Amino acid sequence: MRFPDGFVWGVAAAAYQIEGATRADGRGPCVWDALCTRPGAVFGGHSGATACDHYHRYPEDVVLIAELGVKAYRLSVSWPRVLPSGEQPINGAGLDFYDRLVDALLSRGVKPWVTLFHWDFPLALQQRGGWLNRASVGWFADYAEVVVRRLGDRVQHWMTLNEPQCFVGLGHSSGVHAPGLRYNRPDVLRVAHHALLAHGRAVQVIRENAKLKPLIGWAPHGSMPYPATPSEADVQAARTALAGVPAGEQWYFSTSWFADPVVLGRYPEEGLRLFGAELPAGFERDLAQIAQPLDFFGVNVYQGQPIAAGENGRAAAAPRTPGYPHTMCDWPVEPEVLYWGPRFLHERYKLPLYITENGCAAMDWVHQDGRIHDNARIDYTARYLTALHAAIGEGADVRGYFHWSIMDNFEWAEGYRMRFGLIYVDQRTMERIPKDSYMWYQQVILSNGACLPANPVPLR
Ligand code: IFM
Repeated sequence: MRFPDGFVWGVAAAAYQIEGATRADGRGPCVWDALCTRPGAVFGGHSGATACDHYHRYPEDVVLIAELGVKAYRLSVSWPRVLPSGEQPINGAGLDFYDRLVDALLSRGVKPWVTLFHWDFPLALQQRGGWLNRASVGWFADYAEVVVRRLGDRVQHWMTLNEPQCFVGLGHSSGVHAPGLRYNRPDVLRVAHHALLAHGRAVQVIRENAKLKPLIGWAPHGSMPYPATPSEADVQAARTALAGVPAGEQWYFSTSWFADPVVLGRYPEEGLRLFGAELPAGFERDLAQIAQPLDFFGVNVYQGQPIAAGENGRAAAAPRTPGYPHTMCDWPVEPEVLYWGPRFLHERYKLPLYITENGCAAMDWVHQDGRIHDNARIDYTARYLTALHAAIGEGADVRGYFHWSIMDNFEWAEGYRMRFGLIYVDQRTMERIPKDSYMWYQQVILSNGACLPANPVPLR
């Protein structure tokens, strides 16, 4: 097995999860800094205050990223580091950090793929209503302009929002993520609508201000439906499930509710039937602004939902086998999502795809020989990559894969207890220790996938 020539092997992380230094050099507070002080909000009272101290240790980290052999590193810029109050004036020291980081990566042959927003919303703007305030569209566009004007001569790949489903839904509906709110549905829909509008406006700003011809995408969450059996009826049901919007409380994990406006310029019909009446008045007038042409569709894929054809062929969630394999986060191990997900996304949105995140939290610790034998992560990733390769073989236009994550980091409400890294980070000493999976991924990259199993033993 070999991946197509030019396939982009990458690795990813995000500012709040690794940088730390939340009070250094004039950085302003963000909603996650605030949530971390709320008792019980984050496991063990952990916070991103120090995280992996990447802000100070980035030269060492860049060496580890480069030695992994990746062609691309997906990073995010911290909005409150660049604009401490969320708006001008610019914090020069904060912006300089990204200058240095980008230069360090490029000098080692690694292309920076920059996400503008990976959840660290400036607290000062939250106090003015956050994403619920339509002014958020302009705030985000102005911030994007500052970043693109500085980095757009060296950065070519841009992503606007990371997983809007999560910061909208988990942040404003269930309240388990920052800013920790529990709005009613019309308000959550308004938050989502403003985030989509901000995405569209930012795409325009990137195109207007980047010196290098930009390639622009986004990185939504991709909970992928897949057929419970290979029957044509189940395949068709899973395909229609991608276009659907769950009626329950967790409607916001829908792919189509977010991606249809962005790519197709309309909200999906099923969602409109369910709660179109709760959308902000005049939402139709914003759709053209939301649907800016994109160069690629990034998607973060970990898990999904088996779907069977129910009554009249309608999509129905199918149960998983009792005792199904799962990761430390309790997420099912279901490589099918990287086979069917890209195929369905390609059919519906017709854009080049990049898997902007995939990986797993595992029970990692330093073994007595001083190494981290994370066989579960290796097995997980081998299975997912094999499925992805098969999807490409079926015509899905997938051009790259970014493993989440380069190093163990602050896993939001789970704190540091969930380790997603290819590199182990000792939270006492900040020592970085490459895990077995780091060396294994090096080989995958070096062989362009040739070392992967052609037919992995079925999961049980
Ligand atoms: O750590 C997160 C990341 O910030 C967004 N996508 C999922 C990852 C694992 O939960």
